[in-house]
Amino acid sequence: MASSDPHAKLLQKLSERTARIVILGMGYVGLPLAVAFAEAGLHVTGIDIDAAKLAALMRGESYVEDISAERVRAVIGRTLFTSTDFDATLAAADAAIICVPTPLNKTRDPDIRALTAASEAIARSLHPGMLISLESTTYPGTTDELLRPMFEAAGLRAGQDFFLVFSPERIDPGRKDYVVETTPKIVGGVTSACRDAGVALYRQAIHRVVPVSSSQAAEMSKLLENTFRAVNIALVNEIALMCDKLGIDVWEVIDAAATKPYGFMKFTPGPGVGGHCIPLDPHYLSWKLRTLNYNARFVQLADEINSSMPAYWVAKVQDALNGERKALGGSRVLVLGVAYKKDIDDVRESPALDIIALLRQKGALVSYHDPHVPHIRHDGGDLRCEPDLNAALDAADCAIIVTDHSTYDWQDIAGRVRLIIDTRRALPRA
Ligand code: SAJ
Repeated sequence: MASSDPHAKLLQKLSERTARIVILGMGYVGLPLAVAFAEAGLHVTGIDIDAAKLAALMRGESYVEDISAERVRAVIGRTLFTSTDFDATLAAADAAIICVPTPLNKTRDPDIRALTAASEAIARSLHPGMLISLESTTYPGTTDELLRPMFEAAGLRAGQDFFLVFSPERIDPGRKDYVVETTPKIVGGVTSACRDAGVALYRQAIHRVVPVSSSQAAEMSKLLENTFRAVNIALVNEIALMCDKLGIDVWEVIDAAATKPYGFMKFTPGPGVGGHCIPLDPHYLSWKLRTLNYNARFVQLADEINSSMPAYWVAKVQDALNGERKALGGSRVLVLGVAYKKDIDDVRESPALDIIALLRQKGALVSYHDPHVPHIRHDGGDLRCEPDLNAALDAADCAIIVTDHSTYDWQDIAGRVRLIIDTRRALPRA
């Protein structure tokens, strides 16, 4: 006998796998999640403002490195569907999962326009028994203070008529050892009934679901994860600056410390911090705390140190050229690797872009090579990847290793260019 109680009805649909799931935002977070639910046999509809993404999926193609075209073809049209009609799709949804970007704006404050637009679309079609899960990284309080009032404005009540949770995404593009199904999933609800509904949803596709007491706790846990990284990367970058002053090899020091079998976690210095998570997420935390008249000092200091690394390394290039009585202005400098970390093609927030801009500001003739990145756009305009690495090395007055892609032959590179600045300890030890 089907229950009239919205909570019981939703739980029943989830346990019978008849629930209809909608993923808002089919990017590097939404697509793997959609495929995981579809492979678990649930009916999933992916919606996105970029119709080209949806068309590619319908053709059986994948635009996300971690999801093969074969996996898309195995579910598309069977349990995975797409739609550009947000309202009709959401009106028929039992669960809506928001996976849209939450970047920073020019003043490095939260830019939640995409999140707000997705939430407004859901609010237009909100109906009894619907579960909404926010996965986009955001400041503590977003789910309960921003989304909940939007959804309750029409008179429905969270925890009784509809259900609202925060469940942070933990997708790490390119990682093979942990994928969406095998990475533990935190779920925090605005009420306990919401939490239970969220746990029932994610248990359909994810091996381990970890309930927490509130949506704020879930939001904060994600920010702790990534602030932890930003702060520890900044610490090791400052240790590198100290060792430079002291004339000590920081890499030897780190390798020695890393022999400690407990109580130490290895991070490595580098050209700065890039990517769509680590340089940005902590600013959602510090922004929220500023509204409460609290200064998140570690976040600010980590950003200061990490953001100062490009200038530090450009000064090293200048010093190396000085040693050859060459001015940086007019010298040919080759940047090796522009992606924000090794073996990927993503240049978002990459420190390489800052290094290139600083070198150009000082009059250097800058070129780059990156096997994963054919061209880059930045404030100085467009740059294309050097087509011939050896020719580019032979022509350079100085090279700087910014991203230590595994495909580079560092021994060969070291033999081809006299001056080389290594920000990643890519070169074999002399
Ligand atoms: N970096 C360093 N030194 C380090 C580690 C990283 O300079 O010791 C630099 C990287 O070169 C890069 C930036 O920091 O420019 C960020 O590196 P990351 O290893 O944190 O990689 P991300 O940005 O891809 O972070 C993602 C995050 N995953 C999610 O948010 C779901 C992060 O939480 C993961 O821990 C990280 O991947 C990972 O471990 O690969």
